[in-house]
Amino acid sequence: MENISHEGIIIKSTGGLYTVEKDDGTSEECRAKGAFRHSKITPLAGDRVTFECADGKEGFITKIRERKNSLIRPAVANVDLLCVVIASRNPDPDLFILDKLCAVAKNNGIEVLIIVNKDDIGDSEEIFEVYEKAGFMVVPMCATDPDGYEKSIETIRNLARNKISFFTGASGVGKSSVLNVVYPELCLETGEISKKIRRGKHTTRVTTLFKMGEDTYVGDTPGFSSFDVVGFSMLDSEVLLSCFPDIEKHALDCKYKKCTHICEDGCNVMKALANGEISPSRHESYKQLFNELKEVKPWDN
Ligand SMILES: Nc1nc2c(ncn2[C@@H]2O[C@H](COP(=O)(O)OP(=O)(O)O)[C@@H](O)[C@H]2O)c(=O)[nH]1
Ligand SMILES: [Mg+2]
Ligand SMILES: [Zn+2]
Repeated sequence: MENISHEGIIIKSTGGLYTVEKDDGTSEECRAKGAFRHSKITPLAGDRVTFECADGKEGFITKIRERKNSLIRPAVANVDLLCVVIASRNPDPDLFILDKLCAVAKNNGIEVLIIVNKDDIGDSEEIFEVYEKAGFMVVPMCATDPDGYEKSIETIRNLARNKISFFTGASGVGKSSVLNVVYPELCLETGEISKKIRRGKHTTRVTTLFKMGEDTYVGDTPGFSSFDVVGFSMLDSEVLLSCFPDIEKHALDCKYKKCTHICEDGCNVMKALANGEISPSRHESYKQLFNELKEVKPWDN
């Protein structure tokens, strides 16, 4: 029988098996064609692909459409929006990891929304001050008691509409809980139950996108340890400054030609830091990343 060619988007990837959803909403299980295994490209959740499929048989992906971007962890492509969830407490926010995620998103042309969850048990004032000053969108949330957070829920829904969005953040911050509040039809596992499931499945890395309307897809990620974030995506030292727009803004007016903007006397960034226009934690993250990237030799990539 003749194979018929279809187009669709990969909504699930599990160790070599892909679920591809067609425009009509139905989906097919596919494998990647042998040719991909020899090239460096592996299909990812979020990829728009062409696949061939005979009736009732497993299909195979023949073509991956050009990507807008791709991330290493989570392993996804064509991400429009990254919803970075942090908890006001338990676990305590790690601003360096948050800044790194924001920088990687910026580097990949991905919009960022910071969701500060667990508003009921901690103080998130400082986070709002730092990140609103730096030009980010930040919303508060209490996923276990969302009464009074309707505005935040609306903001997330509106921002995610007609996009591919991923919720990311450290384990236990409440990613799945927030997703359940924003999209009650999802019913994702949270807390201890999700931990147990994860332990059982640790050998296969599953990435799933949920369709939440016409062109709206959202993905939950299992969370990461700080080690995992290192592999999130490579940042290039040449573009680091452009990944911190709040710092770059002041660097553009720096009078020194060859300035690192991390310690020089008379540097315009150092001035902005001293007079409070740049938050110390943002500058500290910039400095730390600058030093990390400086040590990456070209042949490490
Ligand atoms: N106090 C409080 N606990 C929360 C909140 N949101 C989630 N939790 C709890 O935090 C734990 C981890 O939530 P989960 O959604 O599984 O986190 P994930 O690992 O980021 O997906 C669960 O026990 C939730 O009930 C919140 O806003 N306030
Ligand atoms: Mg979860
Ligand atoms: Zn400078």
